Amino acid sequence: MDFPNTYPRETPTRTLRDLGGLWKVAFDFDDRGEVVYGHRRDIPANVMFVGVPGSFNDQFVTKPIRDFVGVAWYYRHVMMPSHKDRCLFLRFGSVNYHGQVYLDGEKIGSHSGGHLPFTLRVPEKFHGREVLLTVAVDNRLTWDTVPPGFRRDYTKACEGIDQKRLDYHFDFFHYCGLNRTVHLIDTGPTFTADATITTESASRSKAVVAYSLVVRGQPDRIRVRLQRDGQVAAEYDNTPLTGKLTVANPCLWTVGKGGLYDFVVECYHNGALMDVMIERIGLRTVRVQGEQFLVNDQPVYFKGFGRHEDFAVMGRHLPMPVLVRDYELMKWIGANSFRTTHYPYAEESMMLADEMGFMVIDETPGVGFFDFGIKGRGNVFDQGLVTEHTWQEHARLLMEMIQRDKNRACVVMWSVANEPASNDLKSRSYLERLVNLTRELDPTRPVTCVLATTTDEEATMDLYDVICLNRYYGWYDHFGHPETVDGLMETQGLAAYRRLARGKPVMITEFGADTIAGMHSLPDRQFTEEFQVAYLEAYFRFFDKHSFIIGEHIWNFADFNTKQGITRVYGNRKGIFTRDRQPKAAAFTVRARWLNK
Ligand code: GCB
Repeated sequence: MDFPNTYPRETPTRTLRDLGGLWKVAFDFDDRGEVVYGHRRDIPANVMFVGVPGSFNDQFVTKPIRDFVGVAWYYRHVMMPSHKDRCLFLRFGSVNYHGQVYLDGEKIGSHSGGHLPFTLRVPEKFHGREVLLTVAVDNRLTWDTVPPGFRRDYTKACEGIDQKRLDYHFDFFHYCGLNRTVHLIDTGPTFTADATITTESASRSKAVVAYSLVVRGQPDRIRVRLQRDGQVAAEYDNTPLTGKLTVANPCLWTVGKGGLYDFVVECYHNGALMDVMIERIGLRTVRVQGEQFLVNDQPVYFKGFGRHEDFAVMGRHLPMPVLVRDYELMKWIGANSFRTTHYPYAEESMMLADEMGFMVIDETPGVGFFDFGIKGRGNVFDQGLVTEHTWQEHARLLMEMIQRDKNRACVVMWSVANEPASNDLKSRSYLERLVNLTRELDPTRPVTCVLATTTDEEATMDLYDVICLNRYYGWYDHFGHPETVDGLMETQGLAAYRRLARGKPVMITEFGADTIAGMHSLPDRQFTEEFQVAYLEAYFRFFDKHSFIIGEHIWNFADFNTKQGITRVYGNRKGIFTRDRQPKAAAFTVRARWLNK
């Protein structure tokens, strides 16, 4: 690793520049490619402004841009600093899906995967002058991307019009662009590139933290310390690259409260301080024991949501004020956790969860592997659409997610995928290899995969530490009849669990009902606020009867945009909050329950 991997922070030796703001964008409608758009030292004439960070789709007012499929070329000038003997890096929080980066028309690197960061070194010849930074954002999905997508050809039906549209089997709008922050990082040539920090044990009287460092350059002395509120809690001078710190009477990271330490690494050469790296960490342990999930050896019950990074105009970017409101609303309603449905969230989101004490189930972008579109004609594993290439991409993104989030106290479990066609025996080796890889990369956290199957054909349930189930009785099944929830959960919803994974903890990771804010009916009926309340209450009654159910995540925190379709009225309306983050009636029902649970 030749770049700083940890989230960029300013320290006495590192500076940061946020490259957000107004960029220019050109949409390559005719596939003219890099010769026309990439290899150039000037911005093409007559191109439009675009706000960064944010998705481009809803910033403009035409359908060809909202539904654009292909390469959007982003441009801006950057004045590169000129300090001698410094290293410069460009770090992109998320380019959805493929990103290629050019400086003055010369390609310096690329990355695939729309929800994870990448960092590129700026070659020295570009230091000390103004350069044109160009990013090609290619949003095409295939069966080799994760999530997968495909192009349907509608040309026959619509003669003379280009009707090759991108389609996909996931239920959120494919928002694209420079969705997250872009930073220019400036460090010395000697720096800590990475640190892996784990809590080995933690009690009220003592915590032991193990670390392993990757450094670049030639430090002749490394100093590591843990500090909180300016007070040093433990330190190790002249440490080797791996070591341990013991903290007496530690402040443990606690659900609902947080509690973090600064893990500081200093690199010296000939007595001079060359680099300071700071990572915020929490001291806590997690494990599954029997039917319980333990944090710091105490059983926890998960209360919270599946969410989306989705907001009007911004698309797949939550500006900081919205992020803060989301967390304040979660606190207000009594939630203590969420799942990063259905892709890793922005690092700012993870930082806030760490600080505020939310537990996070961190999920890969492995969604859309269940062919809902052509039901009855088999599924993606069955039809050979998912191949070894798909697996390799999935595994790479899983590794990048763990690499990015491994030090986060808030991450208490990894989810390798959402609702794959796990009823097909062919999915088993695909998922088993992902689970094994996860355990290999991080033996400290439980692993799950979120399942939608209810049949006896479920082929993977025994692989996971916690059984996460999505259930929609009373909505997609027996719609309009929440009174069926109890019986159907018993006879169908838990049948595979009872047969294959009895004794493990179960979490209901999705249950929900589309609700149009302001729509009312007595007696209740689907889509009204009264129905959402009745529906959720039916599930709550069921959960309270079973001690092996260790949590409930409502689908969804807020309404969000999806592709168009006859079951979506301007997106998915299962939010407990509206898209502009105001409560529906059910928010008060949930709050009354969660604040007392
Ligand atoms: C699910 C999916 C989620 C959908 C949800 C729904 O099972 O995991 O992505 O949005 O159902 O509302 O249909």
